[in-house]
Amino acid sequence: MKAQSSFLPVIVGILVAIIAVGVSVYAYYEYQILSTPSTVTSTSVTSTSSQIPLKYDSSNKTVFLTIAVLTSGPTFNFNGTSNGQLIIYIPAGWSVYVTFTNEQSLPHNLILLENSTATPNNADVAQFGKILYIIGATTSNYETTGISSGQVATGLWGPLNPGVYMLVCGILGHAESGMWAVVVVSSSVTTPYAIM
Ligand SMILES: [Cu+2]
Repeated sequence: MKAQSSFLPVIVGILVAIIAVGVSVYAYYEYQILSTPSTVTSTSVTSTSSQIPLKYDSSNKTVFLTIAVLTSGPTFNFNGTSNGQLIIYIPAGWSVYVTFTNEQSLPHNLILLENSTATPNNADVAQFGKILYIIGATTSNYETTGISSGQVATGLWGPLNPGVYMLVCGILGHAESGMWAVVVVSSSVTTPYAIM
């Protein structure tokens, strides 16, 4: 009995030591996880904001723009982007030949809007801007109609006056859900490009 009881403090001591090491290792890894994301975020922001050249024909002042609704990324996307992340820069007075593809089964259309708000604030896009051009629908059915499942529609927009426009999907609620991009038309833009 005496021999057994003298071992007890030793066993308790060993257990306490094991728990202490375990807790400090766990705390170290938690610290590593918490301190990593800030570095990753700043790197990705820098790499995604570079200029993407757009195809164009300077002899007839036309930019060739391809917009696709992808099945990956956000549901309500243009080229995988949402909420104004895609910004397209067009020289003043130029036209844009748009090729619009929808890879989703959910229908979508494409509208160039002279917006009156910085972000969509109504399910109906006509409530926060003037509709200038529509691809994949008409002025009477843009709230419900679009193209889907790999369909392609095209349109020629312009010549465009200087200003900041919004590219939206007109189907009810889609723009508000993130389906919008920005178009900047300016005389200070000489070569068309986009950032995203
Ligand atoms: Cu849509």
